[in-house]
Amino acid sequence: MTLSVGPVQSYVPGSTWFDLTKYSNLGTQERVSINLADSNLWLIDSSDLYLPYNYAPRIAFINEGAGYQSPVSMTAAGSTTGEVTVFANLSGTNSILPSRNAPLQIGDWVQLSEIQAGTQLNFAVTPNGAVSSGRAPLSTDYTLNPTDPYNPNSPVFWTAYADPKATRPLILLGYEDIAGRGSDNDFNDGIIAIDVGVDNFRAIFTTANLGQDPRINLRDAQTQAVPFEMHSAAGLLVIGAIVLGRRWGWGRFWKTKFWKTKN
Ligand SMILES: [Ca+2]
Ligand SMILES: [Ca+2]
Repeated sequence: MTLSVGPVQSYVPGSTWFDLTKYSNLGTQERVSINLADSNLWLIDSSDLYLPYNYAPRIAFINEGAGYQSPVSMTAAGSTTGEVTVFANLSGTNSILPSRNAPLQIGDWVQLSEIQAGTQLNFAVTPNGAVSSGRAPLSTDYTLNPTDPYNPNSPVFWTAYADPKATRPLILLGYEDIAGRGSDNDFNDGIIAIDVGVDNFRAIFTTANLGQDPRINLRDAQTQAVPFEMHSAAGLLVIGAIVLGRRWGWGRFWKTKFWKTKN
């Protein structure tokens, strides 16, 4: 099956699949200043975007604080293979560092075709590639990236956050777009959000969690256990049933239409 990206769609507050307002601090602050505990966000390994379940992901433009105008691409390897341009130019007219001729508005998003279970995803940004060629892409597969004394986290140029408390749990990715001299290592030159589905999210979060200290060096960050239970949709239904059962008494609960229709 061919990997493909649908047309850019606009953000509609209250009905689009994510809450744009929740992530404005990721664009305005440097990576090391973000209060992850306050935001209920967890740092995760950006190179660990492996999908064990079929899903058609959605990807949103959250913000950018870049003078560069850079394309963002995605590669799939495994059961689904291919490379697509997700956003041809991740620049906005209303972002942190806007430009009048930019193609995007914050919250714009795209639908990907279905990706088969057992596929590794990687994202890459080509710095200023929408304006001029010549700079090498910087990938979430950091084995492909340069190491440079001006980039203390290099070869890691992407940071990732998990939002397990969102109505629909999300992964957010931010990149630093200057390799070498001139870099400010703020990792907010482009911010995107990815919906990989609840099951894939849970698998990624539980294997790639790096905790909530944003100051750690991403190059040698260690994964750690998620210190709370991840509930599936079915798990939440069971909890709901227990709560209702206790409140109403079990006899009444078993007779409810709620229970019959949900099972
Ligand atoms: Ca810009
Ligand atoms: Ca930067």
